[in-house]
Amino acid sequence: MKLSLAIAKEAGENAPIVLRGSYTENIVIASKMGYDAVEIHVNDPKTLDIEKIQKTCKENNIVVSTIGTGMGYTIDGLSFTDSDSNIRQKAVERILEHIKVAKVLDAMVIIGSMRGKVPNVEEYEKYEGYSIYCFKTVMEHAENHGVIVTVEAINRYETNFINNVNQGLEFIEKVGSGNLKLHIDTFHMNIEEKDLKESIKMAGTTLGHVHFADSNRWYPGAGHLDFASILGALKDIKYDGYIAFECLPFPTQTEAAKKSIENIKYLIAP
Ligand code: LER
Ligand code: MN
Repeated sequence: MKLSLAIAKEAGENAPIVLRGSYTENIVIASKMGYDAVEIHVNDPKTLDIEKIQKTCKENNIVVSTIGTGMGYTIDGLSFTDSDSNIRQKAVERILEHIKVAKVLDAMVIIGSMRGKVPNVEEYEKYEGYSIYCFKTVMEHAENHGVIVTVEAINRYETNFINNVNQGLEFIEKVGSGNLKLHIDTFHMNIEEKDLKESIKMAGTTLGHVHFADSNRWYPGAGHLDFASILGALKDIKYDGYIAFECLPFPTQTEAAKKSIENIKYLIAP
C-alpha cells in the first residue's frame, strides 16, 4: 500500500486538505516526509502547470496518485444530477479536462461531490439516470485515455446519493465500465457502515482508492477509528492501491501531514 497526501493551492478553513499553498513546494515537502504520492485537488485543471509538477515529482521521486475534483461542485456548483442539462454538460466537460491531465500525470480521477445530490427523492430514478448518463459519457473518454475514475461513497450529511459501499457497488454495476472503481473514505464509513472490515471485504477487487481520516476528520490517531483493523481488512483483500490522507490541517498543516504518515507507517510496518 502506497501513501499519498491531499494538497491544494487553496482550500476552505474546514476543508479536509492537508497541505495548502504552492503545489510544487508541497510536493517537495510531502516527498521529504516520506510520502509516495500526492493527491492534487483543483477546481479548473487547466490552471495547473503540468510540466512543472511533473518535473518536481521526478526530481523528488514522488508521483501524483489522484486528482480530486470536488471543488468543481463546491466552488462552481457543477454536478451530474443538476436539473439543468447545461450544468450537467459543464460538469461532464470539467471531468473530461481532469481526465486529460490525469492521463499525462498517470493519475486517477476522483468523482466525489461532483456526482451530485438527489434534490427530490420522489424522483430518485430520474436523477440517478442523469448521473449514470454523465458517468457513461466520461467513462467512454476515460477508457479511451486509459484512465481510472473512482466514485466515492460520501456520508448522508454531505449528499443523499451513494452513501455507502453497497450503494457504490450497485452504481458502478449500472454504469458498466471496468475503469470505474469504488473509492472509500474512513471518515464517511464511520458514519455509514455497520462494520468497516466487512464493507472493505465487500468492496474487494472493485476498490480503487482509499481516503484516510479519523472519526473527527483529523489525522489518523486523533480520533477513535481502529486503523490497525482497517489496514488488516485492506491487506486481506490484497489492496495494493493508494491510501491518501484527506484530513483537516489541524493543529497545523505540517503536523497533520507528519502525524498522518507516522501513525500509519508504524501500523503497516511496526
Ligand atoms: C471528498 O473526498 C470528501 O471526502 C468529501 O467529504 C469532501 O467534502
Ligand atoms: Mn474523501
